[in-house]
Amino acid sequence: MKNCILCDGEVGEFVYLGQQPIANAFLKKEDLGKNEFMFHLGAGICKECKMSQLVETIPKERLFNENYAYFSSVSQTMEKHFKKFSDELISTYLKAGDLVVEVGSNDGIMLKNFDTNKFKVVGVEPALNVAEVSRKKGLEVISEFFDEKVANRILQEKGKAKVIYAANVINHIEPLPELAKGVVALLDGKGIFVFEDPYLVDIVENNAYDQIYDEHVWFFSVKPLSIFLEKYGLEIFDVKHQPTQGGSMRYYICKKGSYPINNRVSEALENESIKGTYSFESLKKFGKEVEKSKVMLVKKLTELKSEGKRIFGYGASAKGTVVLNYCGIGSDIIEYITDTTPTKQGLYNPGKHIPIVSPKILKEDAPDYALLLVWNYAEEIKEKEKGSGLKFIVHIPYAKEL
Ligand code: JHZ
Ligand code: ZN
Repeated sequence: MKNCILCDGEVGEFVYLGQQPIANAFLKKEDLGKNEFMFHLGAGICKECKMSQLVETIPKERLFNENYAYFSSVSQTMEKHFKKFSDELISTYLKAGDLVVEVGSNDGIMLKNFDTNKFKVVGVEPALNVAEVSRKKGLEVISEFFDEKVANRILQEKGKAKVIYAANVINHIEPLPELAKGVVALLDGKGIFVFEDPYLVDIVENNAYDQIYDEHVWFFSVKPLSIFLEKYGLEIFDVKHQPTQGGSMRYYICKKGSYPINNRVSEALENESIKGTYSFESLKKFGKEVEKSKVMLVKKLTELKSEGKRIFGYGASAKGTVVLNYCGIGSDIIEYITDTTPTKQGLYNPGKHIPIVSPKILKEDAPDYALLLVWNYAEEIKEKEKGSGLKFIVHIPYAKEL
């Protein structure tokens, strides 16, 4: 039995996805014969503070280093989404001369939207290779994990921040208290801390078990997050649901009392409670549906194979690693995985060792089915592949043809 990272309470595991490799640890050919690191991949809920979390976590330096595989600027959907997000922050919360800080700025997909002649703009990004890409765009980026020390360094050099934001990052930060202390130190009295991450309510509703992997330490919902933030004098004053990553929640946070609380917060709390978001029993049911989803995907793919159909994987996502390893799907079923990221091409997927190739292969080769391992971009990809004759299979909530 494991104890809560935050409060030491007892954590009850509600879904177990087996022994899994690091989701973004793509392998070089020469490393295929070597021993691959595996760990117990499961999610649980703390019976005390109700925070859902990974049951076994991996040291952050092992995940985010000079060789990080994920570059954020991979989809038009996210480019547009972040442009809208930055426009909102600029028009509602920022004026000329203000400091805006991004935690986990990756290759600068969002940071680049802030005019550096108008605002003071700083990114914090520990993964060196992706940070380097953003520096080439002329952005100022500190290559460290954001914590109180880094916050104080920014404070001394630039003053207080009006906006601290993060997208798909805070759920990656295991030492959440360090983050909170950093935010409190750096944030202006009237400043806001705003972040978004996949929302537990959506993960459960969509059966999106592939959001559970080494990098995602937390599966947030409004209530447990509020309980945590309160300890640091912070509160959620608004929430806005987002369609990205299969359903995300954006949390608007301030120092207690500095903004009026929007009704959306109590509405979200009520919805979470109705849906059983903090109930171990309901989450256990989700665990059972996940098992069902696995059986159905394996059945669907084996049927297609027995009919002589050829299948490949579309997008070498971290999520894809989870699905293929959990369902035991290897290169006997999925011939290769296409991915647009040049640095992933020529490598092999973690655990199942399926080759990753450029999508250019589809100009000469014509498999029958694509298993959509990036279902979060289904609309964008369907549009892009219109006229290609490709048939798509998506595995969640249960395997089906798109
Ligand atoms: P995508 C990563 O997850 C990891 P992943 C991280 N932990 C996280 O939370 C999310 O991002 C935000 C390729 N692709 O974005 C490019 C195509 O090949 O779903 C990428 O390698 N063709 C930080 O890895 C991958 O798919 C396309 O048309 O699950 C995208 O993976 C498109 C649009 C993408 O994230
Ligand atoms: Zn707890």
